[in-house]
Amino acid sequence: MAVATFLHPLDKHLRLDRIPTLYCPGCGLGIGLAAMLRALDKRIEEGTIEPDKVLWIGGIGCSARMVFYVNYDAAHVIHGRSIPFATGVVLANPNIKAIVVGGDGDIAGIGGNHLLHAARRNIDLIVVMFTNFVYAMTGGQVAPTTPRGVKTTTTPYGNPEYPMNVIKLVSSLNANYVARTSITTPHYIEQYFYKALGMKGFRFIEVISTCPEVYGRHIGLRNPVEMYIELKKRVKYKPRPSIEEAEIDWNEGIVIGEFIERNNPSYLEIIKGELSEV
Ligand SMILES: Cc1ncc(C[n+]2csc(CCOP(=O)(O)OP(=O)(O)O)c2C)c(N)n1
Ligand code: SF4
Repeated sequence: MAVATFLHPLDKHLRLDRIPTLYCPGCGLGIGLAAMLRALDKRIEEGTIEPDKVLWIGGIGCSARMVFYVNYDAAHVIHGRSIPFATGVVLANPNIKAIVVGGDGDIAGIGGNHLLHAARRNIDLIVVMFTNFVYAMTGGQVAPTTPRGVKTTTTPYGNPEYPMNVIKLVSSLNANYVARTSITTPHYIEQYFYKALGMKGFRFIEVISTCPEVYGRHIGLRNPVEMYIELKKRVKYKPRPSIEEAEIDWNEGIVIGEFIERNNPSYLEIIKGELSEV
C-alpha cells in the first residue's frame, strides 16, 4: 500500500489536489485557515475530537471557500445560508461538530438574520467570520461592516452608512462564546478556535483579515505586506475587553480578545431536556 508523504504538517488536513487555492497573493485568509487547522490538529491528536465527526460549512465568498480546501466532510452552500444549513445538520445529528466559515457579507450581511437567531437560540455551532470590510469575491461592494466614508465599488463618494458591529450584536444575544482576533495574531485564532471546539452552544469568532486585492485598493494599501503591517499596528489585545471596546475604529485601533464566555444551556441541551419531559 502506498504511504502518503506530506511536505507540511498541515497537509493531511488539506485536499492537496485543490491546492493552490484561488486566493490572491498576499491574502490574509490562508493565515486564518492554517491557524484553525493547527487548533483542530491539536484536538484530534489529543483525542478530544474525532475527524469523522467534523463538518465544515461555508456559503459563497473568498472566506467561505475555505471549505473547498479542507480534507473533511464539507458543504458549500448558498450565499448567506451556511448557518441554517449547519443548524439542520446538528439537529439531525447532534454528534457532528459543525464549523461555519464565511465572510462578513455572507455571515452578517445576507446571512445576518440567521446569525442573530442562531446566537439567540445558542445553537451548537462554531461560526468563524472573516471580516475584510467588503464583499471581496464580487469586486469590493460595500458590506454592513464597511467603515463610514470608505470609497467602495458601490459607494464611489464614500460609504454614507454606519457599520454594524457584529461582536456587539452577538454578545447582546445568548451566545456562549464571543471573541475577536486578527490574521496578524494567528496564535489567538488558534487559541480561541481550540477553546471553541471544546465548548457547547453558539460560539462566534471574528477574524479581522486583509484583502489587499480589493479592500486594500479602496483604502490605498494594495501592497499585502504594507496592509498587514498597518493592521498589525492597529490591533490591540485585551484579556477580557468590555463590549463597548468592540467598536472598530481604524484610527483608534481594533480591540481583540474574548468578549463573552458563558456556560448557558445550549439549544441541543434544551431540546433534549424538554423532550425527555414529554
Ligand atoms: C444569493 C446570492 N447573492 C449574491 C451572490 C453574489 N456573491 C457571491 S460572493 C459575494 C460576496 C462575498 O462577500 P463576503 O461574504 O464578505 O466574503 P469575502 O469574499 O469578502 O470573503 C456575493 C455578493 C451569490 N453568490 N448568491
Ligand atoms: S479578493 Fe481579497 S479576500 Fe478574496 S482572495 Fe483576493 S485578497 Fe483574498
